Amino acid sequence: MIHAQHALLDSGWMRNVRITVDAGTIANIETDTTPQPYDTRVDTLLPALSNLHSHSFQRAMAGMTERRAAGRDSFWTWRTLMYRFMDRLTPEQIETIAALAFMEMQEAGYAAVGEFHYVHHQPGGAPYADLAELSARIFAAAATTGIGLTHLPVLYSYGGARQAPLSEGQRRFGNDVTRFQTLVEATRRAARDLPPDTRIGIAPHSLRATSPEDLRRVLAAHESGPFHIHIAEQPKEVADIEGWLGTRPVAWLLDNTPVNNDWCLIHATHMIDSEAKAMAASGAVAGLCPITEANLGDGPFNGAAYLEAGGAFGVGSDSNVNISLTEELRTLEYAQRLRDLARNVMVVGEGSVGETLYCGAAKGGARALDRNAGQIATGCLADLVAIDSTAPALCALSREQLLDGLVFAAKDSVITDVWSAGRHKVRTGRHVAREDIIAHYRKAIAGLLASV
Ligand code: NGQ
Ligand code: ZN
Repeated sequence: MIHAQHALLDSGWMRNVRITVDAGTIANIETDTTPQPYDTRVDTLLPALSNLHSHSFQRAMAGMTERRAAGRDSFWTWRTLMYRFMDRLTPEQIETIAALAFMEMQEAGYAAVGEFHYVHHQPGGAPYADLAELSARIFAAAATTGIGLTHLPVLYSYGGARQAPLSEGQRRFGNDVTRFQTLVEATRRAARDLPPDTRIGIAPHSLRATSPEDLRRVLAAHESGPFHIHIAEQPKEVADIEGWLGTRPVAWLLDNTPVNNDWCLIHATHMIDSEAKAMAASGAVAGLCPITEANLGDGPFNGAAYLEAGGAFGVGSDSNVNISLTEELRTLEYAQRLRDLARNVMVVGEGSVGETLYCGAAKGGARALDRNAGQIATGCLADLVAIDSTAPALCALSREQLLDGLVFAAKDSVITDVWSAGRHKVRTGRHVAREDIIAHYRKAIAGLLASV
């Protein structure tokens, strides 16, 4: 049982809330109760967010690409460096890095992660003896940390628009549709030992890494999602797709595939208003990754038009250059303010920006990862986060201001506890396996640096 002095339920803020968790699910909620001897007692309980987009291996190159080389750096020069870094990673290193990243996500307040997994093969491109070797490594990291996992094996077949051949740096990613299907089957078998909240979706990497015909084939083979795709992150990507397929990528996808609320469109960054409206109407979740999008120079999301149209959204830590839930949410709003020279942009009409962002991302993220979560309600997964509202950053605030305080004024250090489908892995701000996970990580990094 969890006893919270305050909890944000769907009906609003309640006091002295006692929550019974059974088999990972919220079985009962009582309000105005007194704590019992064996309760886990917390200050303020919120629904925990799902981190809807991660490439966990990129965590280990954080800080390595912030130095300007001759000429002008861009997303594309970063990508070349990322490919070079990725090409040396061993399965053991991939597992160890993922465990660190997942732990950091939990300590930041995320209960679950959507791992958009595209490194499948050995350096050089030959498959491992077990086609799903590297997916199994991600599963091991999820088991070590207890994070809720939605695994998204990625179909990556081409090096760029018009079915360009894979570049050397992309050889570890490549599968045609047939081998991809075999891989997905293998991941389903390998995931059997994971907890029942685990999900396997599929992710065509991007329109440029697949083709209309391949996309049609792979979707025909999967009745239900989650379906994730990188859609419109960079102006060059928009131009390439427009030149090839005749329309902008978001418009093309909506016109040519049955996009619905099983879909998550990652980096729906460059949308004109008509695309934002149509995407909102489709029910798809916009997978926004504000820290990474700022770091890579992608540009700001068309937030006002999308929210106005009722669009669903969630957030992801993507490159994991910095894993912080509070920073992720405030960066989303600050990009809008910097572009529009305005304040309080990400809210429709009047109201709290912090609440709009937090509660919106809780619901949208859960939907994108196919988790029955994103709110504290009976029957939902116990994806929960506790924060300390007596911390200096928050103690002056009313309940109505608290999520604004969390998003704009606090650091992740106000987070005290996190449960992923009832698995209580963060206690007093620390992951229970922290020391081991860090020790393994340090060793893996030493090995990686020695291999250069
Ligand atoms: C990725 N990352 O898949 O890791 C990509 C880079 C690509 C972001 N898009 C590779 N942020 O898009 O081709
Ligand atoms: Zn990505």
